Amino acid sequence: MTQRTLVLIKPDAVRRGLVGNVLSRFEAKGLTIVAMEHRHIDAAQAEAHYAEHVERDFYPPLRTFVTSGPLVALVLEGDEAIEVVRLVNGATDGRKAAPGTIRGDLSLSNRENLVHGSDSPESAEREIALWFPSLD
Ligand code: IDP
Ligand code: MG
Repeated sequence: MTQRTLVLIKPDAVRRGLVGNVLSRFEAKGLTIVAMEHRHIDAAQAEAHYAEHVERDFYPPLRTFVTSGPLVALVLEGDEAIEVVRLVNGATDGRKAAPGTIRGDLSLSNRENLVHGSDSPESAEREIALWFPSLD
């Protein structure tokens, strides 16, 4: 089933010059870029994106991190794209993520883990509308 999913290439990846590396993995996998934008978000956008996490202990430093510099937001499309992107990204904690995944190969952090991918069809729909409201 063809799906769309919202991906963020987070500020750590931009700072480290890894945007091309990350993007090339999604492209090589066969996913199609249907929207992409370089953005520097504020706290309100961080809170809207991470609405489910705002009460968590890790949220204040997460907000500081995701607003710390530019990121690249994109919508990817392909067969089972939501689950496929989560598999390509790897487990949340880069120290535990499997080698071969973006986080497993390139991150040693539970917070600065380079990428975001929507976790369900409902999340993808909400996040795509939030980041790319004019996309149909
Ligand atoms: P996910 O990005 O793999 O879906 P979530 O649990 O949704 O992981 O958490 C959102 C983001 O919050 C993570 O990608 C990471 O940047 C940060 N985060 C999650 N858990 C922790 C933690 O325990 N310590 C620090 N940062 C965390
Ligand atoms: Mg998540």
